[in-house]
Amino acid sequence: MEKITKIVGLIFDLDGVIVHTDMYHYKAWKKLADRLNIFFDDQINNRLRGVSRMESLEIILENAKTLNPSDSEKEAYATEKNETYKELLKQMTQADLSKDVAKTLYELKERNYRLAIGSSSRNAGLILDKIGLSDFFDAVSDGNNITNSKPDPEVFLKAAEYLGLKAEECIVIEDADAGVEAAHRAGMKAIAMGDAVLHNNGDWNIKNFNEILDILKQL
Ligand code: B16
Ligand code: MG
Repeated sequence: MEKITKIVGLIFDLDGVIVHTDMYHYKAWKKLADRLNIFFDDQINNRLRGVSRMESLEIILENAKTLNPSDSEKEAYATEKNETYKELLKQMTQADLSKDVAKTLYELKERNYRLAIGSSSRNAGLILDKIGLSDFFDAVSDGNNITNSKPDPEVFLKAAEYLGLKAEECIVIEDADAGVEAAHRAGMKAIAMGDAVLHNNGDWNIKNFNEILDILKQL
């Protein structure tokens, strides 16, 4: 019989799960791609979900075979994209945190779950600050404390470690297929939402954030 471990911790992806900064990533990459005359669309953008900034750039450059940028030019492109992205983030306010997400997060805290962020983003701190959640989570594991981005499990293993929990005591909530794979490689179950639902690799699929509460009740 399968040993059932009690779920104590929840690890949330940030972009595309807690808040829709994914649309700002898209706009910022699109601006760079247009300037460089590189084809970029929604489908390519979906491959960037959960992937680090430099790896995202490499995916975009797959459509620019004749460009051949040097490493320092690539650094400059990534910086240019990040500057546009941060400019777009300036518009964000606490109103960007949906009522559904806010209510569910507070309910989970009330139910004594340990809550963490597991994001590939190096801008996670800035975003959490913008939406008024900088002191909310028990732990934040993000692009600043990892060497390998999703689908590598590092970001989630670090989040569990920061929470003081074993991997199997945690569930991950993700919008990226790469993030679902990272959760599984970390030995965690994954709730898929948004784009990740289409890949059908999650242990559960949800449409609305508050469905997390029902899933946890059934465990
Ligand atoms: P940054 P997540 C990821 O965040 C995004 O999904 C991905 O599109 C982005 O390239 C990555 O963060 C790095 O972001 O450029 O801000 O460091 O979904 O793992 O929360
Ligand atoms: Mg995401």
